[in-house]
Amino acid sequence: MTTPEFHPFLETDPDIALFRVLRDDGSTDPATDPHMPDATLKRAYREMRRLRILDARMIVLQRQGRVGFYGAAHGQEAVPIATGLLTQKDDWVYQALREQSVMLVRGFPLEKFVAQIFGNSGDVLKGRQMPSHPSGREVNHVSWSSCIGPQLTHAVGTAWSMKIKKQKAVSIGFCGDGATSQGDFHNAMNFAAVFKAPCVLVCQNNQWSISVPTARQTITKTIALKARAYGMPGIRVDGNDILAVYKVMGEAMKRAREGDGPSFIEAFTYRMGAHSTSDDPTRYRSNDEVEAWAKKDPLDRLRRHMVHKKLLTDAQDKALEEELTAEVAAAVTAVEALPPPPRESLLEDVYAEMPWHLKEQLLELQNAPPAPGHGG
Ligand SMILES: Cc1ncc(C[n+]2csc(CCOP(=O)(O)OP(=O)(O)O)c2C)c(N)n1
Repeated sequence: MTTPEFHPFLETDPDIALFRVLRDDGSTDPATDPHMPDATLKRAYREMRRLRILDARMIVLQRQGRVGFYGAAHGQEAVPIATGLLTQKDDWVYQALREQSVMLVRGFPLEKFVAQIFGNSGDVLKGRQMPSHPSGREVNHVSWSSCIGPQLTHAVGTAWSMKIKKQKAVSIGFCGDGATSQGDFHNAMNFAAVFKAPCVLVCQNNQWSISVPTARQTITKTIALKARAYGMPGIRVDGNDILAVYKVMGEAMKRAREGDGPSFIEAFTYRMGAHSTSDDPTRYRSNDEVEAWAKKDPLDRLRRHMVHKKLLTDAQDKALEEELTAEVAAAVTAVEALPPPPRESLLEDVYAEMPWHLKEQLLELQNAPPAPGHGG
């Protein structure tokens, strides 16, 4: 199914054209190149490489029954990694399913991140959230609720409070193309524009909402085009081109930080894997489509650029892969050895003072035999 082409706008409009920097041979378009410093490029490559390894390992763990669920970012690593590199300490991030790695780039420890996926005693959320729904207070990163869309309204609310408090910070909210059919998307876009909230709302258009293609979500030619109706800049960027994402996100964040209001970004990309570990995409999309997108892999494209700039050799790349694989393996080993959260923690964090009926239940819990297979 293809989207009808009835729009009257020019293909050079930022909300219809695709903003790109990286060329296929690894060189850049001089007109759009953000000239990222070499150190930032190396960091970006390292983070993307680690995320790819981490995702693959987590999927294996889920298949082995060692964790319950995982939502991978395979093919969509450029957006979260560029975002993490651009955020400042006081900024807030509201993820959807595929942006959890932003918090790692912002310094959240890998072990604590993995513990959230295991939901054990190393998890700052005490095992109460679904895996792949992490939060990190120390890096202003807020979990999503699993409902697709509400995190955008949360991001806008936070931005509005920043404005009231006259803070020079930015709130960033993410969603997928499917979430643009939710009321929350429209509420967030309208409120952000009317109240000039310092936020960046980002849609990772990976072209599939589980088994529903984007053409079934919207009849507008692009998703970025919708920003125009709400009265804010919309830009459509090649989501597999980390240099392009870095430039576009950087400009949108600067706009918000300087009091010029919100922006909307559509990152056009592709979900290479299954929707989640509960999905089999071979039932609804063709291998040809997946293979065509594999040729546009964001990590390969950045690697070609690094080689082109003589910032990476094959030997260095191999050594990096080994180092990062060992880092992920060590985190998994350390975290898997941890016990489940203490049973008492079930009754914590609701009342400042525990009421009598919970005290009774707590006593019962403490005297109950251990659950099979667990120490407590
Ligand atoms: C309000 C709501 N409706 C339906 C679902 C079921 N659901 C879970 S993920 C998903 C698809 C999300 O697609 P998209 O927003 O494109 O993000 P993607 O998973 O592709 O990154 C749906 C429909 C949900 N979680 N919440």
